[in-house]
Amino acid sequence: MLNRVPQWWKNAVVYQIYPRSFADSNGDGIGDLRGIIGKLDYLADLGVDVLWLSPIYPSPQCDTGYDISDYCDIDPVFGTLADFDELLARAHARGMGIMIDIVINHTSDQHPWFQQSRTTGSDKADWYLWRSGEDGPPYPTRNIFGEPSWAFDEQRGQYYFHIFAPQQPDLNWENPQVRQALHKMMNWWADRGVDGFRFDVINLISKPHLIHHTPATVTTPVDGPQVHQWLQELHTEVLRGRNLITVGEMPGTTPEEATRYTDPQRGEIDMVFQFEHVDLDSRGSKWDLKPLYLPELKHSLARWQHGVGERGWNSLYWMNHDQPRIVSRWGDDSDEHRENSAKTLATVLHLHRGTPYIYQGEELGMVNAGFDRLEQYRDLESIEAYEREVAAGRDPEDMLHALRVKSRDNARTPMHWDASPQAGFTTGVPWLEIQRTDINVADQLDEPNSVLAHYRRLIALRHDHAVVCEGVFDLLYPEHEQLWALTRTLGEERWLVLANISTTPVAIPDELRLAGHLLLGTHDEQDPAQLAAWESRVIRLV
Ligand code: TEU
Ligand code: CA
Repeated sequence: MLNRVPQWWKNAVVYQIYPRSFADSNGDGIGDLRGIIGKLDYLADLGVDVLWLSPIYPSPQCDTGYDISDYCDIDPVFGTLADFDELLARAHARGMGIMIDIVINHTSDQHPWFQQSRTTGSDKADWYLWRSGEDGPPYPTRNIFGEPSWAFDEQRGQYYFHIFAPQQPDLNWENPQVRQALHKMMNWWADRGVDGFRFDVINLISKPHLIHHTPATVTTPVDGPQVHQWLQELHTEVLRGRNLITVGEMPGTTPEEATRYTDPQRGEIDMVFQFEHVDLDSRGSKWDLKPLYLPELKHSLARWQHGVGERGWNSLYWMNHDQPRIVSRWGDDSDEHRENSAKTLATVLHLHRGTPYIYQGEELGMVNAGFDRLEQYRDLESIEAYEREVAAGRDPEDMLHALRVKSRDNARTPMHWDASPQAGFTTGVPWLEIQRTDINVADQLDEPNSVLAHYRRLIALRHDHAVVCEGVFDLLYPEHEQLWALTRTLGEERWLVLANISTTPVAIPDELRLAGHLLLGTHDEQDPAQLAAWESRVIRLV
């Protein structure tokens, strides 16, 4: 492990790698660990501190690795434990840590624990959430992917609960043996030298109404009654004294709960991934689209800045492997505005208070997949949603449009290393189609005006100036529909961030025309009176 000061992660930038789609070393069309090893210099040069890898464990890959069948090995498609150790050592040698993805709300249905649990009377019988239901499933609820959340197992003759796909049965966290087995597994990885954990849907582990068969009041058991207790236990058993970086993915959580999860005094985790801002452009169902209203987005992020505030700590993200590409989503991916909108959205996010996460290809301004046929998609959620919505009467073209906007595959297409047809990702046939290879690393690497160069400068800004990490955050002009303006203040130092989140020029309010030094901008020339389309500026006030 790297030698680090306490709370080093507050000043870190995390880069998310989706291993299937990052770099393929052996031509089978699927990214792998040796592929990542080959790109470490690129990542070190970008300046990121931590690499988060989406799951690389043995898995039937129903949910591309979020269905784990063995927690203590590497899926052969990605490589071996020896490859992993090499990756870890080589990342450490370049000053970067590795954060692994811990999926412990559920396992794969192919995990030996579940296979044993299917036999009543086995010592794992109580490791999952089983119910008999003479007249059908115990609660006829829908899971996060929109399917029924109970599945019938013929062998055991009972139903089991799954918040995600039927191939992802939920573990019974009330059983202390389950928790101990999970702690043991995480200690095994920590002893191996990993630098952090990203906990998948960790606020969904406590669901007493399901375990005890009392009437359900909520479909999705968000922030259940025992979750803090179990995270404190996990902290004591695994994390204490190791000085790792931890982040918990937490759909539906609130700033109040997030403060509890991340208050260092309580000994739980370092930060959470909240979902409030990424839910602003849909109504109820993610497939029911609505336009983003900028003041709502600004207000949402500011609410988390103040809500989690000084006690806890925020993570900052625009996207990940579940969200569409940010430049296509809230930027403008037309030729005219793609680069500036990518840079400006990055600037605004990274100048909030918290630890920023960059998702592979975001630093290039990569755009959505652009698929127009169902056959091009691989994500189970997208395929199921299409079938369900169309069966319920939705116009197929309208649903294809919704997938084009929101499908998780938008972010999962392979990374573009160069302009060749397979983008330098593979010499074989990529597992997911590649388009728009004109947006690629090779072209941006030495280009000072590239999106990539902008990200590099933004990361350096954080590392060089304490105000980016620690400064007090204030949002200005919250109701403005084009301008995103904020300040960061640390002692005497005061920074002003101005951004035009639109394609029409916007006047800079008189009181914000302040003297200062431009630290980072999108345009060569700055008009003191207005911001050009998608222009942003980071100014140190004098
Ligand atoms: O995601 C949890 C989650 O609730 C969402 O991100 C979800 O995938 C999305 O809202 C569906 O529209 C995590 C992982 O990030 C995701 O890839 C997995 O599929 C899921 O858990 C199950 O492990
Ligand atoms: Ca491969």
